[in-house]
Amino acid sequence: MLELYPSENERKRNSFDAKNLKLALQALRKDGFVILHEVISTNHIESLRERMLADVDSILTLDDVPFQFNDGHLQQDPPPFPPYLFRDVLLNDFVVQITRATLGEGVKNTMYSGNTCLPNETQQPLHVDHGQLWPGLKTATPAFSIVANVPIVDMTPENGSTEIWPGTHLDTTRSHDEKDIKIAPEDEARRRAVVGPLQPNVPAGGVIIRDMRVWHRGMPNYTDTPRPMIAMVHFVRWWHTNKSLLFPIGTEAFFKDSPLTTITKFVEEPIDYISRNRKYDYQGSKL
Ligand SMILES: O=C(O)CCC(=O)C(=O)O
Ligand SMILES: [Fe+2]
Repeated sequence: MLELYPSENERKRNSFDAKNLKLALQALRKDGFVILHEVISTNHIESLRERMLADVDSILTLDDVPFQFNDGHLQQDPPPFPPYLFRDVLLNDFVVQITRATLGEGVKNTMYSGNTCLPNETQQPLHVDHGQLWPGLKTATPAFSIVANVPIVDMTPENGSTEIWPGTHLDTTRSHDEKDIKIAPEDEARRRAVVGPLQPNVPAGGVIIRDMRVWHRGMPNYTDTPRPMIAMVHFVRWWHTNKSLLFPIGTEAFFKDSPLTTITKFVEEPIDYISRNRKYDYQGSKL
């Protein structure tokens, strides 16, 4: 598992030097993920934390709570308006340096949502967020979509750090057009015998950059505080998207100065970021 801490010089330039960039790209290719530490201001995370933890309560009072697979795992959007729009979250230069080098010019962000692991003792079924574009090849294609996960609290195995299965993005059996993204128990057992999973420790201020094909799942949270985690999905330029991310009119300039294109639509009306998400593959609370 590769974990990078930007040096003072890298921090000044807001980018990794050639050596660290190479390490990050290698890890992303080989393991399917890389962890960056101390790349987001903790003040920004604290401000998001206060709002997002308050929003959890509102989401839980909805008639249709957007549970993902089972109770305890929520889809939760971060507030998509000032004062909660932060460059080091939405356009993080270290993250964009890595996803741009992997996905190429024109890399675009198509998602600004997240996963909240509530205090709960269930785990999600093991799944991919995206299967292979060309399944069944001898060798998997390069990455075409990468998620940047930003934990909003210190994330540990105790409070539900995502379980990650290193190297599984190179398994070519899963197809992008399969309805069911879950991994069969026999495939899980077979892989476990080769390389087992891990749950990283990622203090607030860090980011997990993960190939969307990597097998993973939400885990139990044994603490009494929810664990929100923002998710942004970067795609290659040629990926078709028909949904734009809504932000308020007046925030256009924020998105301009970055090699990352954010697929945006700027709107006048209030953005309903609390109740627009839906349940996904809901299987009830007892798996
Ligand atoms: O919350 C997590 O740690 C992961 C959630 C997840 O993978 C999902 O809902 O697709
Ligand atoms: Fe997932």
